[in-house]
Formats: sequence, C-alpha cells, structure tokens
Amino acid sequence: MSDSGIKEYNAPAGGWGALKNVAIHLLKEKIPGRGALTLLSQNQPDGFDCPGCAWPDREHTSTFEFCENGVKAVAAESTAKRVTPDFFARHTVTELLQQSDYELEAHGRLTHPMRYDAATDRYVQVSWDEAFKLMADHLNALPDPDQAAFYTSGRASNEAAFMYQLFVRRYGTNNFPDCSNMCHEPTSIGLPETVGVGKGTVTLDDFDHCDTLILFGQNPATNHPRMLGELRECAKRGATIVAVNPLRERGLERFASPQHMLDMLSPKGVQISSVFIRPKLSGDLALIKGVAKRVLEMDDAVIDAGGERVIDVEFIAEHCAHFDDFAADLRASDWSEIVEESGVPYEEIDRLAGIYARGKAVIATWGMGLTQHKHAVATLQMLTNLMLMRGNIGRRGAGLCPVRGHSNVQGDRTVGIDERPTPAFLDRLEKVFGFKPPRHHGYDVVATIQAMLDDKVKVFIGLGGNFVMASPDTDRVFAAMRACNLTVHITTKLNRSHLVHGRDALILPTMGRTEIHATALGPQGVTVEDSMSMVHISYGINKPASPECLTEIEIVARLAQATLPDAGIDWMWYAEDYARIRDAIEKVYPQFKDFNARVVRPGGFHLGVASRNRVWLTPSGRAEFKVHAIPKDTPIHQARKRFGDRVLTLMTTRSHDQYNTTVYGMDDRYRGVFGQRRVLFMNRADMDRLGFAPGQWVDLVSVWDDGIERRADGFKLVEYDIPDGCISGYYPETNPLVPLHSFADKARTPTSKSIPVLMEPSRVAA
Ligand SMILES: Nc1nc2c(c(=O)[nH]1)N[C@H]1C(S)=C(S)[C@@H](COP(=O)(O)OP(=O)(O)OC[C@H]3O[C@@H](n4cnc5c(=O)[nH]c(N)nc54)[C@H](O)[C@@H]3O)O[C@H]1N2
Ligand SMILES: Nc1nc2c(c(=O)[nH]1)N[C@H]1C(S)=C(S)[C@@H](COP(=O)(O)OP(=O)(O)OC[C@H]3O[C@@H](n4cnc5c(=O)[nH]c(N)nc54)[C@H](O)[C@@H]3O)O[C@H]1N2
Ligand SMILES: [Mo]
Repeated sequence: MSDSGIKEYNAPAGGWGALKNVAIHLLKEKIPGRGALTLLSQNQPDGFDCPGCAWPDREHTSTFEFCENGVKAVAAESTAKRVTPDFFARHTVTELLQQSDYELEAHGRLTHPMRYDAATDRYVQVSWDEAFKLMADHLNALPDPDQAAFYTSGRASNEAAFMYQLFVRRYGTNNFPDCSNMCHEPTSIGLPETVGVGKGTVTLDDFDHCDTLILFGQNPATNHPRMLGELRECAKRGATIVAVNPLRERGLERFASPQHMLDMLSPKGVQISSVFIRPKLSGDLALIKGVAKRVLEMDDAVIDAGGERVIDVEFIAEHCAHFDDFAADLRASDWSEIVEESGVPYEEIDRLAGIYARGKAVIATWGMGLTQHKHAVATLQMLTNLMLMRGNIGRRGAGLCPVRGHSNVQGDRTVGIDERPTPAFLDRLEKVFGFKPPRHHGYDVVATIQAMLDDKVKVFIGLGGNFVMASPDTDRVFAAMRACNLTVHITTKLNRSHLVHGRDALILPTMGRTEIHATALGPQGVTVEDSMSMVHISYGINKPASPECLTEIEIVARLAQATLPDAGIDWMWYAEDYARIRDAIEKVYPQFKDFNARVVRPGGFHLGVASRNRVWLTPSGRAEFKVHAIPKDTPIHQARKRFGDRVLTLMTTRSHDQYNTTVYGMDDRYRGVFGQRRVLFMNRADMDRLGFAPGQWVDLVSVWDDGIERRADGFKLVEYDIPDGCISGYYPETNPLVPLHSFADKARTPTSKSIPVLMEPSRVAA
C-alpha cells in the first residue's frame, strides 16, 4: 500500500511488539527507573490495583503479570511532567482549545486547584478553601437540588464513590450521570430481569473448567490484555474458543505471552480462537436467536430419534420460567430473516450452534460490541436465553461474563452511584444515616445533557472522566456545558472537559491509585471491585504528584463540609480513616459483611452473586426466558429506507494507543495503523461500489430525522476486512455523529456501535 502509515502487522498480540512499546511509553513519560519499580507493585497484595481495566487477577499474589496497556495507564499516571499555575499563565483557554486531546493530556499531572478567570480567559490558582466555598455557594443558591448533576468516571474507589453518593443524596438529588451509562448499562438493566443480578456469574476459577468460550464484541488485546493470559491457558487445555466479531481482532486470533519464552520465540504465538463468526454491526440479536433456534431444532430431532436431550430439561423445569413462550417464538421465527438481519450465513449459525451444543461448560463473554446498540438489552437477554437452554449458568466452568471497562466501574455502581436507586437501598441509607434521601429518579448522561440544554441543570461536578469527549453529540454537549453556572472537574490530567466550561469553572487536582493516600492517621488503602465481583484493597506507592493535590475522598468530604455543615454527618471524621467509610458501606450493604477484615486477605473477597448459586432474585424467583423479536425498524433500517444502500453502519472503537478519551499515542498496531487516528476502515468492495478509493479523504454525515446536521469531517479511508455495509472509526473523533436521542431501549446507552452514516468526498483539504 502506498500510505506509509498503513502497514500490515503480522505479529501476534503481545510478544516483542508489546515489550518494545512498554519501553517507549516509560521513556516518553520520563520514568524509566522509577516506572519499573511502580510496575512491580501493580496488582500485588500490598501494591495498587491497576488503574487500567477491570479484568481480575489470580489471587493478587502471582508474580507481576505483564500487560502493555496496564503499563501505559500506570506510566500516564506516574509521569514526571507537571501542569503548574505557570502553564496556565502562559496559555489562554481559547489557545488550549486548539490543542488535540493527545497534546492536552501529554502536558502531565495537574498540581494546583485552578479557577477560570473570564477577564483574562485563563485558569488562575485558587486556594482549596475558596474553591470549596465557591462550589458550596453555587450549590446552595440553586432553588432545587435537581439543578445540579454529579458525574462519576469508573476509576473512583468504593470509598470515594460511597462518600460522593452520600453527599449528593444528602444534598437532595439522584442526578448521577455515570460513565457506565455509556458502557455496560444494558448489562446492568438486562440481566436483573432474566437472572436477577446485573453482574457476571463467573470467576476466574470457571476459566479453568470451561470447555467452550464464546467471546462477543470485545477486543481483549487492547482493552483487557490480561484476559489473553486466561484465553491462552484455555486454548492450550484444548477448550474451543469462538470469536463473534465483525473484525478479526488480532488478540482473538493469536497471542504471544511475554511471560513464556516459547511463545516469544514462535513467530505466530499461541492460537486463541479456532472459529470466527462475523455478524454485521448489531446483527447479534438475530445471530443468537438463530443459534437458539438451531439448538431447539437439534433437540427436537433427538426427541424424535431418541438419545440425550440437547436442552437441559431438568434445569429448565426446576429453575426457569416462560420457556414454552420462548420456544414457540423460536419455532415461529424465520430463517431468512435471521440470516438477513445477522449478516451470518445459515451454515455458520449451524456451526456455532453445534459448538455450543457440544460444550459441557460454556462461558459467554461480551464487551461494548453488544452493549452500544439500540437493542442491546434484548441482545443480552437473548444471550441469557441461549445460556439457560443448556443450564450454562450457575454451574462450574459455565456462565455469563460481561467484561467491564474502568477498573472500578462495577464497584461504583455497587456502592450507590446510580440514578435509579432501589427503594431497598434508599431505606437502608435512611436508616443508617438518619436522613430522607430523594426517592425520585435522577438524570443519567444523556438526560443530564438534555437538562443542561433545557436550562434545568446549572451546576456540573465531575469525579474524574472527560464528560464532553466521552458523551455523544459533541456539539450539543459543548453548548450544554457552556450554559452552566458552574462546572467542576476533580481530575488528574488536563482534558477538553476543563476547557469547555460554565460561567464559573474549577479544576481540582487529585491523586491516582498509584499514589500514597496519607491522612493524619497514616497511609490509607482504597478498595475496588473487579469485573468478577472480587473486592480488593489497593495501596499507592508513589509520592503524590504535587503537595497541593488532595485525595478524592478529602475533596468530597471538604465539599460536603462546606455545603452541608449541619447535615449531622461528620464528613471529615470519615475522611480521616477509610476503614470508617468501609464500616459505613457494610452497614448499608449486607453483602459487605466484615468488610475491613475480609478485604485485607490476599486476593480480597467475592461479593456474592446470587445467580451464581442458582438463586434467582427475579419477581418469579426463577430465571426468566425472554421473547424478543428481531428488530426491523432501527435507525439503520430507517436510514436505508431513505437513502438505500448508500447508508453505511459506523462503529466507534478504541485504538490500541488510547484509554477512552486519553490518547497515549497515534498507533493502532494490531490493525496496522501508524502515526494517525483520523482513519476509517472500509472493505474494498464497498469502496468500489460507492466510488471511493483507499487513501481518499472523506467526510461523514449521520442520518436522523430531527433536522440537525451531524458531521465529522476529514477521515482517510483504509482498506480493511470488515463486513459489507459496515465501517469503523475511532472514538472520540466520531462522537459528533451520535445524537443524544439515539440510545439503547431501557438502558439509554448511546448507540456508538451502530450509527447510520453517508460518506462524501472530503470538503476539508487533506
Ligand atoms: N487500553 C485500554 N483499555 C481499556 C479501554 C481503553 O480505551 N484502552 N477502555 C476501557 C473501557 S471503559 C471499556 S468499556 C472496555 C472496552 O473494551 P471493548 O468492549 O473491547 O471495546 P471497544 O474497543 O469499543 O471494542 C469493541 C469490540 O466490539 C466489536 N464490535 C463492534 N460492534 C459489534 C457488533 O455489533 N457485534 C459484535 N459481535 N461485535 C462488535 C468491535 O469490532 C471491537 O472488537 O475496555 C476498557 N479497557
Ligand atoms: N463514541 C463512543 N463513545 C464512547 C465509547 C465508545 O466506545 N464510543 N465508550 C464509552 C465508555 S465504555 C466509557 S466508560 C466512557 C468513558 O468516559 P470517561 O470515564 O468520562 O472518560 P475517560 O477518558 O476514561 O476519562 C479520562 C480522564 O479521567 C481523569 N482521571 C484519570 N484517572 C483519574 C483518577 O484516578 N481520578 C480522577 N478523579 N480522575 C482521573 C483524567 O483527567 C482523564 O483525562 O466513554 C464512552 N463514550
Ligand atoms: Mo467503559
């Protein structure tokens, strides 16, 4: 190919490429020596929990587990570079807005609390006391607490998140927009209706005992690299691994573990998936329904011919509800519709059904490829149906395995970051803390943005994250934030959300998990819950980035103290000793029984997931089969009715060199992209059909009928093996194309993986 930035990359995931990139990132952040030491403490019993992904570790006692992207996350946090008040004196906000997201974060760690000064268009240093007073004044001036929204990103510890929700509810609102609204919300909404708990049912032990793994819509080599270690073991044991993904992601194909010399010496590494099933974007509901239909047909054949049943009749009779409705709907469904809407030929569906039916212990995992669609909840419930058919839930080696994103996104939800809290939880909060928490539901991410646009939310406070870049409908989010009276970010590094601000604005520098959180009583540990409901404690080892940085917990406590001094809650007493916060969590949540004692055990403890033990916390007390029709009127269908097959379906994903909105570098090595991010992957047949060519610059316009033009201009086409009619680009560059109103039914997760777009030759000079 003529483009020097596009090269085929044939090496396995991991391997020497990963080792080389670790060295590059440590050098870039100027931390070679100290960095290595920091890394040795990662995910150790007395070290810190990796701020990267939520994949669990074995016992937390194993020797250092190598993970290239964990290293990048740690290196980004322990960088030697600093953003001081001098830096802000040198740059106006308008100037900083011209810099890329990559440049903004690369300036390093924030050192001082800063307040926006409109006269000079600069952030200027402010004392912590003044900052808390400003926030308290704004919050107390609001006529209604529901005019404030409190965002959380999933790195906040359980202790910080619990204190935050306590303060916010005591203040009087349930407005908790949360990164999980954009992430695994369909999991949290879909699974309780079927199996009673919105969490995964497996632990790592099940990976030792499964014989079949089906991986839906995730890219582990980039986003959960430590998962590859487990997949490698499963593959070596002879387990069958199937990848269901429109893309042949490298880490799903083969992996060379840097911990195993033989892998490193082999040019191909270890084969991971033996079968690839490649649905078109958002074709999974139809695909899974097709697999379930085939399983039922196989079972019918056995009934006629005699032999071992394919469905688990006893399990279904003892544990499930509504199987007959489900089976009747499967029988009535139409193969041509299943094939058409999934984009998968019948033979492949039959093959997957055969693999599934032969599996004695099957684990199904999933990531954003299943959740960021209009029918995400129905898709996950269909997957649950399939797993229930053969009793693959609540049994050793089998189960549901949602793979969460942020390292404590699951824990934050567990301890109360929830805009739709249950009455039972609110009752307990009321009992323990003696106040009446608000009962009505609050705003999630898209509702918060809409409320800002409608002048109903005037104060925004963010505990971490990058709200304006992570959210959909970028232009509208910018307008929404700029309409606020006050915007505040409790944050480690500079990002665009700090620059797209309200009339008043604060940047409050905080410490990351790699740093020592010391109070008057000495160093404190914080706890996190991983994707498999294991809770463990984490101690930082580095000095804080600056003596002026406060911990998230101290910031929340001092904000609460300034805003609600007479609340009857001794905020600062909690902030002094994190064990006191854990005691309070235990009082509110019975599953945290003996929290302080259990969490210091090596490896921590499992929170307990009822469905894992075949206890179903559903209204019927049974696991429920759910009937779902294959959707025929999605925004994609509607756009095709208007514009025919010129409409392409766009997915937005992560490159290998980014952590959500944090861009570490400009390469996406496994997909063969180097030194650039403004690319779109498209197959050659679609390019030929629509009159485009590899290397050509194009613009995208998304298709909706609300009269607003949504564009993202200036992308270079890369020829790629992707299903017909589908294209892929990076997030957040493509976020302007997703409207606020396009979200998953019930879960309200933006449909970032199924956006109808039209492509045009670029009007921007290349
Ligand atoms: N290094 C690094 N680690 C991370 C993150 C990061 O940005 N960088 N982000 C963290 C967070 S918050 C999260 S949520 C996770 C995200 O981790 P992933 O869930 O892996 O997220 P994506 O990169 O969005 O990749 C989605 C995958 O789904 C596939 N896909 C897209 N649409 C469909 C579809 O319709 N059907 C199917 N079957 N597949 C589809 C894509 O091809 C891609 O392989 O990772 C976490 N870990
Ligand atoms: N189009 C599209 N949009 C998406 C997605 C997609 O796949 N496609 N994915 C969605 C998903 S899954 C998610 S989870 C969201 C992510 O949304 P967010 O969680 O809001 O975004 P991040 O980029 O992870 O936030 C990065 C910022 O967090 C701050 N930070 C880092 N560490 C810490 C810490 O320890 N404490 C504090 N207080 N701050 C810290 C830093 O300032 C950094 O700039 O984006 C969503 N948006
Ligand atoms: Mo996420």
